[in-house]
Amino acid sequence: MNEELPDHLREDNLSEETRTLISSLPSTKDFLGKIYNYQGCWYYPNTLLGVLNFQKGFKPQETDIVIASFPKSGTTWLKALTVALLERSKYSSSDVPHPLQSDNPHGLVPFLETNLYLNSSTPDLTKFSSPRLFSTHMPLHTLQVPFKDSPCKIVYVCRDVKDVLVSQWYFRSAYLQKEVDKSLLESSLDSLCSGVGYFGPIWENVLSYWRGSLEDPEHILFMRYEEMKSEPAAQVKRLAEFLGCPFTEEEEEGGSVDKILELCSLRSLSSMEINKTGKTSNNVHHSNFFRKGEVGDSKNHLTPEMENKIDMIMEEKYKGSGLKY
Ligand code: PAP
Repeated sequence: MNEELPDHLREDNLSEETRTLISSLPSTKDFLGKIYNYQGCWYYPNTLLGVLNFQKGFKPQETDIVIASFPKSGTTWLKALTVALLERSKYSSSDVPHPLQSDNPHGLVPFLETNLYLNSSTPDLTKFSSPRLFSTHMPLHTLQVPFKDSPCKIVYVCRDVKDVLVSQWYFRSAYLQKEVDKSLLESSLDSLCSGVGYFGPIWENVLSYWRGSLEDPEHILFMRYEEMKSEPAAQVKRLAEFLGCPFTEEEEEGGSVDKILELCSLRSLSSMEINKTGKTSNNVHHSNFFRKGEVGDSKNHLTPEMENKIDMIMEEKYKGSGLKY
């Protein structure tokens, strides 16, 4: 495996004990290396160790909030909005620097499996104040193992799979330091369509949270990237209500909703110094999380055949679930 790869995509963290444990799991290879299937989802070895560490050691608190998604579905944006909503009373004056100006949204809302628990089942979480904000790309049933009956809140963001694919293609090209070439697009398309790829199958990930949100709407909110783009104010208010921090009338009249949307816009976040120059703890440039942020960019990159193939698969997988895309 490439030494330059982000830590969570590698397989150099594993103890003998973990190697033995994961050797009994179904495995295959994708374009980066070996992946293993655990509880219906595919992981690179270091990430799988993070999942196992998390399930072993995580102790929930009632006020925990988890931002969940399939990669490249709008995670960074949703993290920024959640931080901005929860912190808005502390940073209403522009004299105080906002946390989003000193760290990337992924630093403020770390991933459970690929950051906090990547190397340990007992990480130091004392720096988190309540409500603790975490994030994940794991499917709901895997996330819920240590949360069990905890009343924590989960916000999931979902995005058109064709745009996820294109976003993934650009992101992978960036961290592999390769030209954006068609062969990587084709291998990403194959892995997305077969379901055999990092955090795949995508439809299992989406459906786990979709069903969860129908069964328990008080604790699981299902959001769509496209709706966040087309009606941002309505969606941010919906998020605020779900998180138990609705906007007051005075706040709305004072333009608080628009201020948050502006602070968290792609233009604003990507122009912050921290996002132009910094890197995540896993060695990914912050700038790689910001690209175009458009709905339907896949039209500029995928052939009609590729689009049809994806649409047909997703229609079939979502059939009967009530989820329309
Ligand atoms: P992750 O799963 O690796 O964290 P994630 O943030 O989910 O990535 O997805 C990145 C996508 O969100 C990029 O989409 P694109 O490649 O189609 O452009 C990125 O541009 C977009 N994005 C990041 N920040 C924002 C934002 N503030 N508003 C809208 N879209 C954004």
